[in-house]
Amino acid sequence: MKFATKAIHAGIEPDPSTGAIMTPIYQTSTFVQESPGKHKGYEYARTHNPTRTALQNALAALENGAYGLCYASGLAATDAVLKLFRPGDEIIATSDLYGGTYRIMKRIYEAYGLIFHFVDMSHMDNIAGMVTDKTKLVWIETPTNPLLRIIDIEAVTNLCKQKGIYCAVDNTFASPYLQNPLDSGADIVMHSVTKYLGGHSDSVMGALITNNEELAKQLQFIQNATGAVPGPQDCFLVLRGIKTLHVRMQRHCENALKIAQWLEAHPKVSKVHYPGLPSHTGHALASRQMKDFGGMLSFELRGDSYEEAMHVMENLHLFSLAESLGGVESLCSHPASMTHASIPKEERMKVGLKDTLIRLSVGIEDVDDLIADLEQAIG
Ligand code: P1T
Repeated sequence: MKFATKAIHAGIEPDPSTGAIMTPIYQTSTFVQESPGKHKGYEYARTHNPTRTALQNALAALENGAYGLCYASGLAATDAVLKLFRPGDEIIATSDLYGGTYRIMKRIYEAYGLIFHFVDMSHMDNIAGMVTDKTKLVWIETPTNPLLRIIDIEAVTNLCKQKGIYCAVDNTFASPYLQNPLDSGADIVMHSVTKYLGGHSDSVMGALITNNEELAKQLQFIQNATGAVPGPQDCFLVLRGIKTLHVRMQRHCENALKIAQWLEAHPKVSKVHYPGLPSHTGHALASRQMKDFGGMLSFELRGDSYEEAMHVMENLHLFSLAESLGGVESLCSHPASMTHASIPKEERMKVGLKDTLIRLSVGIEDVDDLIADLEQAIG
């Protein structure tokens, strides 16, 4: 089945009790049993809920995976992956990554004995050089947040397979429409469903997808045992959101490319980070690895002045100044003080995340209006 058909149909059956074409919101905490242990597959809503089951199956189908699991947020999904490991285990992660991912690794799990190494994954040698007999996981984010760097998923998964290490890919920025890391050999795909999958800035959720039965069993156990599950209303909203994922993504990509090209030609802009631009160091790899280049970009102003960057962000009107991304409406954000404030400044500087960087989540409005908004704000 092709992607657009899967986005609308995969994992979803008419409701068995009524025939409702849309999966109902099963707003219930428990399910009545005929006799102890004799039930219709549902006992208690932390363990299973039919609305969540439909969404988990749909997400698994979109990522070409056999097992899907949903969590109360993207970070709750990441948390579940980290719970697979034990004190002394080592994890290698992308150095440019979402600030909250860095925070859960360094500020929560380091205290429980996990050891993290953050490396620039644009060079395979950097990863290979970090691998020890304690390394258990390589965590990739690609495109990275907020510098839109591209990591070669297949090269990393090949290395992981040679060394017997799991590879997890945070696929939030790309969405399953643009790339499917399981097809390139990843063991786990993670999503902040809050973003493109939900698509309408109205719910917070995370997901994990895998083809590995053993990993799926462990993750299902963790999901039930620790309980960070989304409610059925949010599952319903995301089920509705993903039906238009392919159409939204096409417009996000189209608009973002036009804006990136416009910004690159602007005399006041010194650098545009967008993998769709031939000037981007990851352009050739992104062209191979992704179906298109996504709706996220970041840029720097020529003067590199903090005040000037603030002025632009304060004066944008159609681009609302807010954290998050992937909704139909355009957003702008200041990573250094917002989404990546939890990363110490010296670490941010090491990866090239400047205090003057402006990030855009390009929505699906008319691109002429978006460019006019940028024009009046940049001047
Ligand atoms: O916010 P939550 O659903 O918990 O997802 C966390 C997360 C994980 N991975 C990536 C790549 C992310 O971008 C995020 C959340 N990011 C933002 C809120 C942001 O504005 O970048």
